[in-house]
Amino acid sequence: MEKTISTAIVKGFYEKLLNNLEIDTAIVGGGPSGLICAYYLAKAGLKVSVFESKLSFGGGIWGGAMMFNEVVIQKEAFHFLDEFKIRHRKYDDNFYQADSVELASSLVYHSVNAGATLFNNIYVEDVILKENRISGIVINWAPVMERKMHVDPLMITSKNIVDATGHPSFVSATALKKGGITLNTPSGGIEGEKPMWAELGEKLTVEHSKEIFPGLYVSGMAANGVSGSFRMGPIFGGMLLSGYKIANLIIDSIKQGKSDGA
Ligand code: 48F
Repeated sequence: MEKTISTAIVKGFYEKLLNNLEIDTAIVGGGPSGLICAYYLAKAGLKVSVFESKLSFGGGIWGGAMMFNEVVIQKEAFHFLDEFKIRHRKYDDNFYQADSVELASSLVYHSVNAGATLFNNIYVEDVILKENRISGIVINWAPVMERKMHVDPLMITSKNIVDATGHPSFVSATALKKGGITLNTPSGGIEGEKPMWAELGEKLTVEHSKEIFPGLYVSGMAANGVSGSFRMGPIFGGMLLSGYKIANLIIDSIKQGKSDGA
């Protein structure tokens, strides 16, 4: 029996990995914006994987605010709560409340169920940059990176990459630093996140969610960091609208043949 269990796990994982070495979209970071983006891309029939360095997906959702495990969603994003079957309470005419654990677990469940592949414990350490286009990611086990072990990585080729790494905008920062590229931002670089201003932060999160270099999209707090917008704390509508917007931009670009492949 022991041999059967081990063989099933090894075969299952390697099949999953082999099937995802060449994909339509690689999403880096499994927070709210990355997960909802994965859900809509998978629903549209695209081959999408999410790479998350932590053991669990959900990013900043679980902790709510200061570990009060509640989130606030504004009415503009309320329809997602119904689509993801998340129970909620109306707070006033503009805001709804939900349980953060239910929001995180529902986004994880629905993205996998729609056909996205979720890889945890994998750290994206670099990008593939060829002929002025980001065309893949470079991955390693998160514990290898944490322990600074000298171990070479593997590569995933992808038509598009989404930087959904949250506050550090890690993928964009790495591409900028190592590739010497110019981003679609006012300075051509990373503008840097600004302090708290919830209303404007929510609005600009969505506006700044875009393709910032051929093949490289930014969502959620990574979009705010790259384009220099404000933080907003435990209101999550902007994150969900951001991931949804990026999914639609990628679907349109693939339909129009603008994503010329890995
Ligand atoms: O930070 P995070 O939840 O991203 P988000 O979608 O949402 C932000 C909100 O949670 C919250 C907020 C709401 O108002 O402000 O902060 O922008 O999730 C980002 C995920 O990316 C992972 C990280 O572990 C986290 O789960 N991540 C970051 N860098 C890497 C990574 C990397 N290099 N490789 C793999 N995963």
